[in-house]
Amino acid sequence: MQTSFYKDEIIKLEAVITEITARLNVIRKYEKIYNDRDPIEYIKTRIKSEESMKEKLKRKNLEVNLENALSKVYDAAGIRIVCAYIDDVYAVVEKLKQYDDLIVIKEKDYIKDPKKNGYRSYHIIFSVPLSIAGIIQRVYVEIQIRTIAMDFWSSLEHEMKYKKNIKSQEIIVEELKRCANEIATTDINMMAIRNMINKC
Ligand code: 0O2
Repeated sequence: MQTSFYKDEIIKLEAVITEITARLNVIRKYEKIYNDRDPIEYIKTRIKSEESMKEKLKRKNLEVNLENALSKVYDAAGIRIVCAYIDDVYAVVEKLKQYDDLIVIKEKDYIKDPKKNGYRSYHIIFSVPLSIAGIIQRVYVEIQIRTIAMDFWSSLEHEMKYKKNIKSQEIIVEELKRCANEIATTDINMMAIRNMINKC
């Protein structure tokens, strides 16, 4: 499906996802062995659909072409890391930053500064060196790191955004905001309870 828009560049997008996933698996294994727990619950990956990429280019007032898709929009390749606790999110961010060949292009902490609608997540865009056919090339990847609760919320909110003609949209938006705040409190409480259990 994507190949028609991304053409041969799809190879780079798939390669960057494979590369980061491999590094994340090393982090998970190391943490399991040396710290007795894996900070990551699950990982989802995707290559942005042609439709969604075209829509984003238009939204950013950019000409719809492959060059802009790969150089001006940074999330053609995307990885979502879902953790149980908020401190795991920050631990994973730090672990990724320890790879000194990864260059941070952009970073947004929507956990510390949530969006108006209640959206919470940590976003980081890396430029990743890949060796393809003997040539080192840098490819962007967007990594979103969040808790299970934040992921649950954002899936529902995403569903609402893409449904047209929703009745009582204002009420739903308000309810989602209320839930986002409740979830944020629960995330903090769960972390505190886990710390109490660990102390025992
Ligand atoms: P899709 O269809 O999910 O892929 P900017 O950095 O401001 O130039 P960008 O890329 O919009 O541009 O930055 P941001 O805010 O980091 O958003 C990147 C992605 O995060 C979005 O990609 C969404 O996947 C997700 N996201 C951001 N805000 C929200 C939100 O309010 N709700 C939900 N559910 N997801 C959000 P896309 O391409 O916009 O959308």
